[in-house]
Amino acid sequence: MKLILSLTGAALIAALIAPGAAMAAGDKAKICAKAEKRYQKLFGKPSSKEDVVIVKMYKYTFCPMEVTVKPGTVVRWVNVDFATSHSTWFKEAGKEESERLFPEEKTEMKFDLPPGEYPYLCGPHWQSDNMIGKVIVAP
Ligand SMILES: [Cu+2]
Repeated sequence: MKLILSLTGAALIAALIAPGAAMAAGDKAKICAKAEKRYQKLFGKPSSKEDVVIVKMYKYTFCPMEVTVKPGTVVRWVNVDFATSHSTWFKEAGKEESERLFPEEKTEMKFDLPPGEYPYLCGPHWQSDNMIGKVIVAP
């Protein structure tokens, strides 16, 4: 009994000192690996084989979180989650939030924009789960 208690104590301390706000990069990488598997299962090919740039939405994460594209590139966001809806919202650029995308739904945006960084959010999850992403337009 004493052993069990001290183990619980150790786990508690580990939980307390673990960074709470930001998810570890390793966890994000695992989530994105699963998101890609899920994409392939749903759409029958790797997301890299599409003729547009794909960003998957999965487990409160944009995968990849950051993409660099040339001007005029089309980026397509695809929800590969099981039940959660997500959105894209280029709030800083003064754009309106996209429709809520349910699993297997998608939205696209053509980046006919000057070179620069375009951060965006998921409307329902940016505050609670830090679900954010960035498109960098580079010449
Ligand atoms: Cu979301």
